[in-house]
This record gives sequence, structure tokens and C-alpha cells, in this order.
Amino acid sequence: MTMAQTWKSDEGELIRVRTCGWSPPGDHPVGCGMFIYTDKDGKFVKVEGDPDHPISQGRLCPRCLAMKDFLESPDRIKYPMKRAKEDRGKDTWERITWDEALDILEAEVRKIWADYGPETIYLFQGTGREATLYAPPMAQACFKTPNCSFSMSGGSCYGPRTVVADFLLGAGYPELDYAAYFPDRYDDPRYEVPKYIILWGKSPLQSNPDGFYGHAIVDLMKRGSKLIVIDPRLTWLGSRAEYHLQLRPGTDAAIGLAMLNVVLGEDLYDHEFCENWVFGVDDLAERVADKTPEWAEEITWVPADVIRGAARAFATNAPSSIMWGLAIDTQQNGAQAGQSLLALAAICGYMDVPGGITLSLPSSFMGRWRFETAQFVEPETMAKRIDAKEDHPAYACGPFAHPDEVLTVMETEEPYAFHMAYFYATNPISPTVYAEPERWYNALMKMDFNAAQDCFMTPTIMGLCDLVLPVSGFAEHDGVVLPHFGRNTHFLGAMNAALDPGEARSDIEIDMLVGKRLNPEAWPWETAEEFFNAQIRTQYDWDFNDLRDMGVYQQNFEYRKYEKGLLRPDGEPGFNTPTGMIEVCSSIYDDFGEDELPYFMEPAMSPYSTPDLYEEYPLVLTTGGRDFVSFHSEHRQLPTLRNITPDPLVTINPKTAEKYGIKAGDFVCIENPLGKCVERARISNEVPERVIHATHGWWYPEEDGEFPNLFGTWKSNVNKLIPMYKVGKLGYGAPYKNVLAKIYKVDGYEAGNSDPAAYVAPASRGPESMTAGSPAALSYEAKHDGE
Ligand SMILES: Nc1nc2c(c(=O)[nH]1)N[C@H]1C(S)=C(S)[C@@H](COP(=O)(O)OP(=O)(O)OC[C@H]3O[C@@H](n4cnc5c(=O)[nH]c(N)nc54)[C@H](O)[C@@H]3O)O[C@H]1N2
Ligand SMILES: Nc1nc2c(c(=O)[nH]1)N[C@H]1C(S)=C(S)[C@@H](COP(=O)(O)OP(=O)(O)OC[C@H]3O[C@@H](n4cnc5c(=O)[nH]c(N)nc54)[C@H](O)[C@@H]3O)O[C@H]1N2
Ligand code: SF4
Ligand SMILES: [Mo]
Repeated sequence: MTMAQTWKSDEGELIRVRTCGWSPPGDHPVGCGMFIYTDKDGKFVKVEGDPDHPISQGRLCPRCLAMKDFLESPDRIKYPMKRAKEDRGKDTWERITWDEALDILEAEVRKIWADYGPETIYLFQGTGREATLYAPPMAQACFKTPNCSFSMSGGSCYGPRTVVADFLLGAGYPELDYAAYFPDRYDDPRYEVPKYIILWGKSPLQSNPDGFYGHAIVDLMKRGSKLIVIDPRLTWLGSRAEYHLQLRPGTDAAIGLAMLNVVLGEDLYDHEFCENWVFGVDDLAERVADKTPEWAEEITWVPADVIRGAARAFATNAPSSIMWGLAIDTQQNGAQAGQSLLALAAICGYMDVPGGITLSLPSSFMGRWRFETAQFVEPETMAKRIDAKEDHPAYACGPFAHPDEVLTVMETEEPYAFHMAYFYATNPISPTVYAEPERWYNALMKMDFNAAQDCFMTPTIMGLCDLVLPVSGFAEHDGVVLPHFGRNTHFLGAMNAALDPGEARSDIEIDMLVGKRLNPEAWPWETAEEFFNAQIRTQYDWDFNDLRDMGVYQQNFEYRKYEKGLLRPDGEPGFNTPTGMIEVCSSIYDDFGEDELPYFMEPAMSPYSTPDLYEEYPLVLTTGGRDFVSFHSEHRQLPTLRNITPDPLVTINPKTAEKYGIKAGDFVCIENPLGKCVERARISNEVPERVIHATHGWWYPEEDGEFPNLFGTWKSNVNKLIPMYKVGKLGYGAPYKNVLAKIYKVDGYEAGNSDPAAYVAPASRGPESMTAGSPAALSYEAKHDGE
């Protein structure tokens, strides 16, 4: 470890600060290495990639390259602001001091505690920005409420994948082995290049998700890895794949079962690994015996020989690997799709081997503290968490409230009314987290008090909040990047402030300010540095300043940890599951009322489960494939990035476009019984004739921010077409990427507009009939039981 200060240097006219990127602006914990240059007055000059960073090796994506736009944006929230509750939706914000802001927040929270109880405060967290780490502690240790969650219907991002991995593997987040743990990366003698990589519902070049650096796929392709892409769109990577399984959205579990049918039926699996380390292979073989590629072809629209070829290539070329993406989460059958793909990798012997899938036990850095803050919620308050435990006992094992149930509770005020919402790095009424966003908007207007901490004025803040606290950018504050949020963390990266934050503060600094007012016992640290020192010392014998000098700390890594007792807290060999083995047939799902083996369930709204709807809405709509220049609803106000993609785009096959008289660039209304939105036509063979793809996260910061327009948030809001409460028995997954829709040409974005106050859930969409335990689900169960 070098102790000289290496992260800040004088470069003639300029000062150079080395840092690792996280948020804001939005990003997952990828931690790309970069140098930020300022002049001697501390003014931003430029940003450059750090060639010595072991993962990103000097490469940066457009969002960091556009850092100047972010730093200088006039739309940034620069100081605390308040507004009268009666003025929600009006631009009557008033600048206040931090002291006044904290006084207001403290008084409102204490009043709600006294009048209604802490459980009536709800904290909404967004996706994995730096704030995600601190959101549960903010809820539990500042507001003393157990009601906190990431509010996609069915917690449909990352949660389903990690829960399946926890239950069946007992290990963090299974990730493609791209030599990320090794300082000399692909040249490390322990490493092997995967022969095949399955990219399953993932498009990592654009998404760099959860701590995975997307360019690594290109590195591996250059070193010989071949691709199997399972995606309804023909992506850049799909066009370079050996096998592209262009499936009907939402049918991944059927693909998984058919691939298992081939590998088990043709005896292509790793017998030795299965005998020692895999539980339930015979039961699985029985389950998939009739799930042939021909069976799957009818369901998935993927030719049987492509499924068969992909399964054989994967199983007979060791080592190979799988990356699973968001599309696994965004379907109510996703837990089973996830189970089948983990089973596929397990029976082929690709877990925790060089060039396979890396596993690790969660790190205690941050992890322990995030759990321990639950102690600040009184036990009787904890018992009031809205977690849908009757319907979803598996979900209730986790740390979060159940968002679908919370919406119903907010609407019905049974068993109690909520009184306050806190938006922590989330902009849910722009088309991002919420499905049926109008219902959420109406429910949240009822709250006595709403507040947010964010770096930009958003439709959510303008429409709903009474107080907003300003968050500094990552170039303006210190922090620690934790890839995969501690679930498979190949390095810790130092985030070093290069610029003056003005009045803005980092999320952890804000939490400490609020915490010292409301619950000082939980917040003993005076500075962010003290906080990070305390966290780092849970696992290491160095501190934050050492990390700043190292830049990046790469942890030790070993393969085949299951043989060495490194995957279980008790130090015994095996996996951290009840059987000590990878459970391709779960030993615990039965307790949750779930089938212990993977199965296929037709999407709730689909050509086959709702044929009548399909007649009127003849296209399968998938949404939200990432692009390079936005992060969900973010960056729409940054000129450099907006110029690259100025409009929301719906991708339509040329034949389909011709059928409906739609030309490239036309405004297209996408509609189903739940709602409508307008995007512009992008005509491309990327999608098959029966499928369209619509981008998500669109609002228009340049438009009038006041209600009812709210920066145009209701015009291109694709989530108005997505139903709430379509989750499976484990409580996870919802159809964000598979509903039905029709399309037609319109004159402009206005045609997609709606009035949230007038929103009534249409009876014909039949959400109740498709909820777990409902008649439709039961008829499915009857069929499924007979299989
Ligand atoms: N139809 C459809 N909908 C989707 C998806 C899809 O594929 N299709 N994807 C879904 C997924 S996977 C997710 S995770 C959600 C994401 O949904 P969200 O995480 O809610 O994303 P945003 O709406 O962009 O809101 C994030 C807000 O946080 C602010 N922010 C950025 N960085 C920070 C920070 O470090 N601290 C704080 N305090 N604030 C910050 C931004 O300015 C922005 O206002 O969207 C989901 N919505
Ligand atoms: N630039 C940028 N990066 C991001 C984000 C962002 O908004 N912008 N969001 C971040 C977040 S929160 C997340 S969760 C990750 C997500 O990142 P990824 O996991 O890569 O997920 P997506 O890009 O949403 O979708 C991946 C692919 O799934 C395909 N797909 C759609 N429907 C289906 C289906 O039913 N089955 C299958 N097999 N494939 C399907 C899409 O066509 C798309 O190519 O990205 C993160 N990174
Ligand atoms: S992935 Fe892009 S936005 Fe994220 S840190 Fe790297 S360069 Fe920056
Ligand atoms: Mo996500």
C-alpha cells in the first residue's frame, strides 16, 4: 500500500483529482476511473479516463464525458427549498437555509410520530445510485419507519435475481467472470476466457449494470468468447452472436426449461459436480422431460433448432458463462426463469470456476450497518410493515415493504393511512419506477407532508413535494464505490471531491444532518470521512484516506470456494443453503407455497392468456432497453446528451409500420386498456413483426413544470400501460417488459396526455383476475399441477 498522496496533483495551470464515478448524475456502482481537472480557482476544466484503472482502463461513457453539462445545468437544485402544501404543482419554491430545512423536516416527522406513529412514513428509494446504500438506514435510523422500498411493482429490479440466488445458491450475485478481481485482469494465470457467454435479457454495453463494466464483453469477444443472446431485439451484440434466441417477451422460463431438457436429456451435464454439489437434479430432469425445444418453440416463437443448438454449444464448451439481466426480473414468471438459468449453469459445472460465474459471500462493508439500523425501529412498529406476508411469505423475509401492497394501503387507508412520503433518489411519476403512475400520484397527493433529496427539479418534486434538499454530484463529494452493492464486489473505489459543492451535500452527509436531529444515537459520526472509516474498519485494517491513495482496492479472490469452506459463514464446504448444495429443486419454496421446481407461466396479458385483448391490442410491447445517453429519467435536460437522442423512440418492424401507415419519425400513440403514451417511430428490423419496443423515463424538462403539465410527464409515460400487482407467489416480478398494445399515428406528444385525477383503472384490463391466487392464476395452477 503506498501512503503518498497520489489522488490530487498539481499539473501546471491545472489541478488533477483522481476519482471513481458513481452518482449523481445517475449510475450504478461501476466506479470507472477518471481524472477531473480544475483551474486554480477550482472551476471545472475537463474530465479524462484513468488508463491505470484496472476495470475501465481509461474508457468512459458519454454520460461522464458530458459532466460539464451536469455541473453547469441551470436546472440543478442548488440549495434547500420549501413550498406551501396548498401550492403542490405550482412553481412557488422558496430558497431557505439548511437550518430552516432541517427544522421543517424535524417538526413534520415528530408531529407524524406523535399523531400517527412512525410506520405512517414511507421512504421511496430509487435504483442503485450511491443513495441506495443509505436509503434503508435513512428510513430506519432517521424516520424510525419499517416502510421503505424500491417501488417498482414486484420489486422488479435486481431483487428477483438476488432473492433467487440467495434461496438457491446462498451466494451474493452470480456474475460473469471477466477477471475483474485480478489486478492484471485477463492475463492472470488463474483466469480462463469463457468459450460461450449467454447474455440473457441483458444489454450490458448500454447498461453497465450493478457494477459490471459493459465493455468487458467486447474485451472477451476479442479474446475468443462467442455469444448466445436471448433477447427479443436484435442488439449490436445479438448481431454478432452465434445464436440469437429472439423470443416473445416474457417467455424466458420456457426457453430455460427447454435448454435444460436438451442438456439433461442428451446427457451433456457435469455428473461429478452434480453428484457432489447439486441438489435435485433427478427431480429437475423429470420436470423438464417433456419440455422439448419443439414445446418451447410454440410458446416462445424461437425455432427449436436454435434453442437446441444454443443449449448444446453452452453445455459442451467448458467453461462457459451466463449474464442475466433486468428482463428476468420484469416478468411475473421471472423467479422461475432465473431458477432455470441458474440450474443450467450449475449442472454444467460453471459455478465459481475460472471463466464461469463468480460467486461471493456478501461483504460486511456497509452490509452489516444497513441491517443493524433496523434496531431503531420499535418491534411493535416493525410488525406493522406493509409487506404482504399473507400472499408472499418469501417476500416478507426481506428487508422491504411490498410496493404493490403499499399502493393499495395508501388508497384504502387500511389497515392505516400513510401521512408522509420521502423520495430518496427516485423520480417515480416520470415514467420510471411506478406502474400505473396516476394511481400513485393521487395516493401521494393525500400525504400531509412530502419531501425529497435530489440534484434536479423533477415532475415528482414539482408535483408532490413540500421540501427539497440539494444533493451534490460525485465530482463534488467524497465516497466509496461498492460494485454490486457488496453482493459480488471486485473492488472498492475511492470517490474524491474535486469541486466545491456549494450548498449541496452528499446523501450520507444529508442523512447525518437529518439523523442528528431525529435520532442522534444512530448517527455518531461528524464527517463523511469518519463514517467511511467506521465502515471500512468492519472488514479491513486501513481507512478511507488509504483508499484515496490506493484509488482502487481489489479484494483477494479464489475459485471453487465451495470446496474450501469459503461460501458459508460456518466455514464448512458447500453452499450457504439448507442442503449445503446448489438447489435446482428448492428445499424451502414449499414453505412459501411455491413450486420447488421451475415452471413456465404464460404472461398475464398476452396473445394466449388474454386472446380477446390480443385481438384489439395485437402487439407485444417490451420497454426500457437502455441507451447510452440517459439513466432512466435523468439527463433529459443536458444538451450534449439530449442532442444525441432528442425524443422517446418506439421501435417498430418495417412490415408492421407499413401495415399501420407509420413512417420513421412519426408520432405514434401506444395504447392498451390501462393507458396510452406517445413516442416517435423508429423503424427497424431489430424487432420482429409482432413485437414493439418503447423507451422509458421520458419527460420534458424544457416544458412548463406546473400542474397539470408537470414537465409533460403524462405524455410519453410508457408505464401508464403497465399494471400493478401481477407478482408471482414469491412476491417478485411484474410485466414491465411484456404487455399488449396497439399503435396508431397521431399529430404530437399531446395525444398521449392524461389527467391523473381522472384516472380510473379500467375494468377490462382484469388485474384482479391475474393476481396470484385469483381465478386466472388458479386455472393456471390447475393446469400446472397436472403437468
Ligand atoms: N417501462 C419501464 N419502466 C422502468 C424500467 C423499464 O425497463 N421499463 N426500468 C426500471 C428500473 S430497472 C428501475 S431501477 C427504475 C429506476 O427508477 P428511479 O431510480 O426512480 O430513476 P429516476 O426516475 O431516474 O429517478 C432518480 C432520481 O434520483 C436523482 N438522483 C440521481 N443520482 C442521485 C443520487 O446519487 N442521490 C440522490 N439523492 N438523487 C439522485 C435523479 O435526479 C432522479 O430525479 O425504473 C424502472 N422503470
Ligand atoms: N445508460 C443506462 N444504463 C443503465 C440504466 C439506464 O437507465 N441507462 N439503468 C440501470 C438499471 S436500474 C438497470 S436494472 C440496468 C438494466 O440493464 P440490463 O439488465 O442490460 O437490462 P435492459 O437494458 O433493460 O434490457 C436488456 C435487454 O433485455 C431485452 N428484453 C426485453 N424484454 C425481454 C424479455 O422478455 N426477455 C428477454 N430475455 N430479454 C428481453 C431488451 O431488448 C434489452 O436488450 O441498467 C442500468 N444501467
Ligand atoms: S459507466 Fe459511464 S456514467 Fe458510469 S462511471 Fe462509468 S463512465 Fe461514468
Ligand atoms: Mo434497475
